Amino acid sequence: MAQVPTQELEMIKNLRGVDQKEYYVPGHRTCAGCGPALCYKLVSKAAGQDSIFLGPTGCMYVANCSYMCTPFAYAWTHCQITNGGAVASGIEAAYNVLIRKGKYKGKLPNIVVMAGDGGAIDIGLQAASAMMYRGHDVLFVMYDNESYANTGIQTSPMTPYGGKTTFTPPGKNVPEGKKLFPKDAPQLFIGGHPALHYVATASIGYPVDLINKCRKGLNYKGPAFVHLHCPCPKGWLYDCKDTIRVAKMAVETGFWTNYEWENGEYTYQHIPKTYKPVKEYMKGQERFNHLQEEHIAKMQAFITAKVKAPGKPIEIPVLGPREA
Ligand SMILES: Cc1ncc(C[n+]2csc(CCOP(=O)(O)OP(=O)(O)O)c2C)c(N)n1
Ligand code: SF4
Repeated sequence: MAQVPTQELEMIKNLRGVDQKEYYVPGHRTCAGCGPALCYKLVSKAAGQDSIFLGPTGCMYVANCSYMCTPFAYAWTHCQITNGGAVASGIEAAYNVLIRKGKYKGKLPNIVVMAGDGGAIDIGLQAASAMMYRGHDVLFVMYDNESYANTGIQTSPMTPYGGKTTFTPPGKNVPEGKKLFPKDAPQLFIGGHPALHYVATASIGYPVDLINKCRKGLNYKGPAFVHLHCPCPKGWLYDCKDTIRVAKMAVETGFWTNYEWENGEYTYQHIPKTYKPVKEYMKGQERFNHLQEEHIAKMQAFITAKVKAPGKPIEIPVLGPREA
């Protein structure tokens, strides 16, 4: 198939290079200190005006939109929580046809799916996978607040081990709350999609890195996946002024690692000289307050193993879901 003209986005060196124009404008109804809202603002600045964003159902649709009113200053459409990848595929395919037939004179818009962890790696997984398998020129962003937040902070496959949610309340029989360790979302996509050449993880605590990774993903012709760590004060139960502190502490303890996977090669960013104990990250969040020393030790063992080779599969002490 003939290549259609696409946009080339420039990398930025520092915060002074960030686009001053707002594409995600104030006046929406997300919680104070909402990490995913900040993530939307940054990804919008990365993609710019000539973009089409897809919003699968979740906080970033429901809390942002009311009748005839959204904060998105570019083309934006809601899609179902299940089908972000499918709707984005259709839009990209349609633009390809229009451009090839000369009916649309511009370049291919930057097409971005902004899905929560539920809409990306759980309930929306098959459509995301199909989009990547077919090789559509779309950036799939997973803003990860580690829960199905919009429906009351229910557990998702990204909820960490030991996380308290409305579906994983700690109690006598299950004192740790969530028993399982999370899915490895980048691995899942890297593992089975030959058309996928760019995957990255980023954090709202490191905005320049986040913007550049989204731009790089958009510059790649074909699908790209960016996994964003987005603390959620309502679900993780910390003070809303601490969102960036929590995001940075995740990196400083090894709970989260920023990396890129490009054509099979890994590169790592913001690796501290020595990692702080993961307890430091957990203690500021009430969702972990119920954990006993043995649970924290288990979490630390998981993180210690993970930081040896971030982004690569590791053997983790996972209990089977039916294990007593
Ligand atoms: C097929 C289907 N199942 C369930 C729902 C209910 N639902 C709406 S939003 C939501 C949570 C979405 O979670 P996530 O994708 O992680 O985004 P977040 O709310 O955390 O931003 C759920 C379960 C739905 N809208 N459609
Ligand atoms: S529940 Fe979390 S993700 Fe949803 S609007 Fe509030 S802070 Fe943001």
